[in-house]
Amino acid sequence: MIFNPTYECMERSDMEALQLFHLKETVRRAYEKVPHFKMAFDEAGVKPEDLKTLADLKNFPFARKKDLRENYPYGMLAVPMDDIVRIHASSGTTGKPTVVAYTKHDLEMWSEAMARLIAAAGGTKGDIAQISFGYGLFTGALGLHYGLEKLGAAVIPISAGNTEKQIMLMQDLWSTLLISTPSYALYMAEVMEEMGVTKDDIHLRVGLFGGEGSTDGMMAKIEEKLGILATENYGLSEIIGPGVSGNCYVKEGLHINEDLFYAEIIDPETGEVLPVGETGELVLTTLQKEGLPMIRYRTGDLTRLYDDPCPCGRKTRRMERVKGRSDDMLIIKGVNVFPSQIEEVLMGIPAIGPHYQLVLTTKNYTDQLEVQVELTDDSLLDDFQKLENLSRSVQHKLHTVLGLTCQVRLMEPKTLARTAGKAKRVVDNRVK
Ligand code: DLL
Repeated sequence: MIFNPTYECMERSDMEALQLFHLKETVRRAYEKVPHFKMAFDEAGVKPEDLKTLADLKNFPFARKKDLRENYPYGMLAVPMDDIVRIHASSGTTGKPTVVAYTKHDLEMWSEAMARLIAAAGGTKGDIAQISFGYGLFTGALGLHYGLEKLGAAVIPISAGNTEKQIMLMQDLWSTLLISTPSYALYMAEVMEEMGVTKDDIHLRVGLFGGEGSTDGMMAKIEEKLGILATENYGLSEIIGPGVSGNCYVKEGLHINEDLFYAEIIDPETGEVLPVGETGELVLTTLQKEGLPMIRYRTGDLTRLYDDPCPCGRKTRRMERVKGRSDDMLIIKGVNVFPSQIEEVLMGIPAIGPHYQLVLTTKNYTDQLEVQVELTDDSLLDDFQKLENLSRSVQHKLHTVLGLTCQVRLMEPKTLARTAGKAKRVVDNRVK
């Protein structure tokens, strides 16, 4: 079902005209209401009137996470505090969180954005949705929650954690949609196995996963273990939360809510805008947000945009699954490595995974990468030769893809830490 065909099936020329209309308004409001944007535009020598076409946006300065930090907590708001009805925050690895705020209109728009993506993935009014994202300052749970209610689905706001209870209620309450991070979905599948619950004992149809990266291999594992269609959706707090883009049931890329968010791809080194089709860093501009308008926000996420027609009938531009963040690219012995490349290799080897961790250290002034991955079957531990052969084969496959020799540590099943939220895959203990 296409939730809002007017916007999701709009012809490109009409969409661009609509985007330009909203963009002009957003740029003008940001300049007039947010001191940071006024200062940044003045410094770059641009005025809102200079934006005459969508392409003119390239002359406007980027916004970054540090701008929100420097204006903590409410300095970037474009409305009086009186008009704010919700506040969220995303926790950074260091310092204060990034605070974001929404007006009533923003919350309605957010629900609309989410309802479209949920419907695109195959969610319907008749579904019972188990939200296993942590409720709280994280935008994931409430973002999906309101979108599901707008669609008319029944919501179980169970939150993350207490996994055995999740499985029990999943069966008893007849959950048909599962909402979580991909890594938590895998963990739930593992606990299900321990409890002797099979995919035939549950009623899940579709998973809507997001909040962290994944790979085809990881999604295929989730589909197999839970017996569902595993879809992915993408977003970030600074722009809205979840709701920027998501898979339709065809699962070839993520449809962008283009009337709400304007996407550009830039070369992360030079900042230059790249043509549609090329891979680079995603830069997003909000088109209809009141509380916290954002102009050219550098997401750090690497992807590609494309316009090919989708069999689902939507005409919106799509983005490829995020292949990594420009800041999570590891440079190991001079070789550029994305954790997602390693994940893709590991997921293709049946005897191991899907839980893994990448540990970086320094030895003799040189970077060392140890790939720790669990065996699926612990009986292998008793056969040294088999273990050794498997380890060599994993090492060889990684070398073929990465061009890098790494250590492989095969671990007993269930030894690596599990998380109910976003997984931490990289432990970087290198001497700086
Ligand atoms: O993670 C919003 C969200 C929640 C999206 C739930 C989808 C589902 P933040 O906590 O601000 O917001 O983190 C945003 O997470 O810049 C990406 O690096 C990463 N991310 C989110 N979704 C995906 C995804 C939410 N589907 C940051 N694939 C983003 C890859 C993702 N990375």
